[in-house]
Parts: sequence; C-alpha cells; structure tokens
Amino acid sequence: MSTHRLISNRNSPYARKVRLAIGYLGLQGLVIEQDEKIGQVVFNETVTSANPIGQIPVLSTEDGTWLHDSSVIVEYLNERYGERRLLSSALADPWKLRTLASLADAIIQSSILILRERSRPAGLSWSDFIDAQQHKLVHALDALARETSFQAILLEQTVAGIGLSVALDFVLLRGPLIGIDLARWPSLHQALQRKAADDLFIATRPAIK
Ligand SMILES: N[C@@H](CCC(=O)N[C@@H](CS)C(=O)NCC(=O)O)C(=O)O
Repeated sequence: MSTHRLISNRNSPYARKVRLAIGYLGLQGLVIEQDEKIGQVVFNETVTSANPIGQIPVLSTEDGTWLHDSSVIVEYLNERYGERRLLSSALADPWKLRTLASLADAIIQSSILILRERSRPAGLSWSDFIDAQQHKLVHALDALARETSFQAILLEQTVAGIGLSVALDFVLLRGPLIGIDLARWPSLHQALQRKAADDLFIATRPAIK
C-alpha cells in the first residue's frame, strides 16, 4: 500500500514541482496520485477537506496529516526521504537555492494572475494590472538571465532547478496568453531546451497547450 496520497492536477505547475521532486527522489512507489478538478469558481470538496483554501497540491503524511503548499511538500519529501539532497549544490548554497525557488513560484503566480485577469468576462479585465504583472515578469526574467551559472542551476535536481524549470516552461507554454515570449531571453530559452533531455520533465508537462 502507498504511504502518501497526492491530490493534484496534471495542468498545475505547482503540482508539477511536487511530481518532479517525487521522481528525482525515487519515491514513485510511495505515492498514489489522485487528480482533482480545480478552477477559479469551482468548489471541490475533496480538495477543500485536505486544504481549507481549496488549492492543490496536497500530500498526506503517514499519519494522515495533510501538507500544503507545494514548497512545504517538497521540503517534507526532501527531509523525510532525500537526505536534503534537493538543497545540495556546488553552484549555490541552500539559501540561494531556496530564494531562486521562491522567485520561480512568484513567476508562476504573476503568470497565473495575468491569465485570470484575461479570462474575466468582456469589459471586466484591468489592463493596467496586466501591464504591471508583465513588467514584473520581464524584470524577473532579466534578473535570471544575469544569474551566474543559471543554465547549470536550472538543470540540477534541486529545489531551484525544479522551480525554475517548471516556471520557465509555464511561461513558454502560456506565453501567447501571458503576453511574454521566452525567446526574448535566449540563455533562459536554451537552458529550458536542454532540460528536454530529462524524461521526467517531459512526462510531467501539462496536457494542454
Ligand atoms: N502557493 C501554492 C499555490 C497553489 C495553487 O495556486 N494551486 C492552484 C492550481 S495551479 C489552485 O489550486 N487553484 C485553485 C484555487 O486557487 O482556488 C502552492 O505552491 O502550492
């Protein structure tokens, strides 16, 4: 019997972080995945009973406690099973890795905010807000492009490599809707292309384009 239940959704970038951590730590046999539908105006009782705010991903522990959010789950798996190797790198110390992972989460969040704003009923979306989020994304991607050893950091199996690869792939896949073209940052785009050699990264890609 599996030790953990992961409530997630194939299209969620936050859930993808957790699925990559599970794979990199070799824990597939310990986790059973349960896909749940979520959305801006969907109340999912299964998800809400595990996480009161109704967000995925959520992971059960051995004693039945539910853990969220994605960063907490990755940290738990890394501590419990991984001997903290997702925080180990010759390129950056653990605080730098965590900070890059946090920036990656923020990139995903700004991208989702734009998608949500653009999905509002006609006449209700706020263009200044979209412009501001796009400006933040450009600023963040410029900063990543200036990072020393960025390509190597992105390819590593660390919290930073996981977060950054998922975030950049989200920007790439949703680029036309977000209004950001990753090709504007050739070094980031190339790093992501090299990540295509990682079978798990490809297998966890969202089903929708
Ligand atoms: N900070 C959370 C964010 C999770 C999140 O926003 N998940 C989205 C799916 S990508 C969700 O559940 N949205 C439904 C909602 O917000 O009601 C994490 O890292 O897990």
